[in-house]
Order: sequence, then C-alpha cells, then structure tokens
Amino acid sequence: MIGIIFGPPGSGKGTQAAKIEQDFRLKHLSTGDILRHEVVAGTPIGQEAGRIMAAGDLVPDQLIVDIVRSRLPEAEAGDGVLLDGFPRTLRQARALDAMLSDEGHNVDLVLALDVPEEVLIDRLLHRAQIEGRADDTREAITERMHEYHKLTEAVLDHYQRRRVRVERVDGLGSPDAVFERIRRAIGISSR
Ligand code: B4P
Repeated sequence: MIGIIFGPPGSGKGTQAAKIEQDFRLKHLSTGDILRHEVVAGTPIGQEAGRIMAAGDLVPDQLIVDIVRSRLPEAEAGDGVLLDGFPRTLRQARALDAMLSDEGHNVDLVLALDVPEEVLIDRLLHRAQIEGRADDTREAITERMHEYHKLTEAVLDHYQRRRVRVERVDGLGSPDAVFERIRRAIGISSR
C-alpha cells in the first residue's frame, strides 16, 4: 500500500500520519521532518533548505525527489508507506509515479484533509507559541498558503485524473475525531 496524506499547511498531516503509522502497518515518511532533521544537523542540505523553509517557500523539487528516492526502498520494505508532505508539486508527483512504476508499484490512496484557511492560520500561530518553528511566523504562513494554492493543490487533481482512490476527510475537530474519520475512510482493519 502506497498512501499519501495530503492537505494544506497545518491541516494535521503530521499529526494524523503519526496516528496512522501507529495503528496501521504503514511506514510514515515525512519530507518536512527529514528536512528539519537536516537543518538541526547542519548538513549542506539543511543549510540550503533551512533558509527556504523559514521564508515559507518550497525547497527545490530535485533536492526533495533525491531525498525520497534514497528513503523509499527502505520504507517500502514493510507493509506499506504513508507519504506526508510529498509530493507537493506536479513535478514531484510525476517523479514519484515514475519511481514507483519502475518497481511495478503505484499510488493506491490519497487521504486529503479539508480544513478552512482561518483555522489553519490559528493552528499554526498557536504552534508558533509552543514550538517556535521558524516557518510559523505570520509572513511565512501567508507564503506557505500561497505556495499551496499555486503549486500543491494541482497534485490532488493529478491523482484524481489518474483515477487513484482519493478520500476527502473533514480535518476539523479534535485529532482523535479526525483520526476516527480517517479510519472509516480507509476502511481497512488496524493492528
Ligand atoms: P511540513 O512539515 O509538511 O509542514 P506542515 O504542512 O505545516 O505540517 P502539517 O500539515 O503536517 O501540520 P501538523 O500536523 O504539524 O513542511 C514544512 C516545510 O518543509 C514546507 O513549508 C516546505 O518549506 C518544506 N517541505 C516539506 N516537504 C516539501 C516538499 N515535498 N517539497 C518542497 N518543500 C517541502 O499540524 C499543524 C498544527 O496544528 C500543529 O500544532 C498540530 O498540533 C495542530 N493540529 C493538528 N491537528 C489538529 C486538530 N485536529 N485540532 C487542532 N489542532 C491540530
């Protein structure tokens, strides 16, 4: 099973992916987490990505595609993979499709979280007070929403056109309430 958890910034992709990983046999692969790890470790990738992320922009497609290409085989070794934060552009989606088709695989499911923009902004500003993430400033949040509408939304159309199963899930309410909806939408038994 190759799944994608999709949604705008702050929609709860990371929050729900952690629950899905725990409950279903899917390996969680978050490009945001990988990049933040590189930033903390001060690697060349982290130095390049850190500045871009802090401004709320997307890091270059090639850099992200190379990261996913190097991690995917290990993640695929289990029962399935849940991609979080990837693909975020059409170029990334096409690169993913090509990577998977080389191995005879394809994307099986896209879980798309729907949350109104004013709630997203409140959540991210709230997280800023708790975690102090560099990209949770008001300016960076505005830019991230802009990038989402300009570049990322098209990824959902791409998979709908390719007749991949897309499940839209209401992302409002407590994390547990959202997870319950996801569980029903996935409709496969948990561990
Ligand atoms: P991500 O790490 O993917 O960040 P995100 O979209 O903000 O996170 P997410 O939607 O997972 O929100 P979360 O669950 O944490 O990316 C960060 C940056 O990395 C990008 O802007 C970009 O620069 C770069 N990047 C990553 N992948 C890339 C790619 N493929 N290509 C290019 N660049 C890439 O939830 C947010 C907050 O809401 C949290 O505080 C959480 O506690 C809260 N929350 C969650 N669910 C809630 C609920 N139901 N109710 C109330 N609060 C909730």
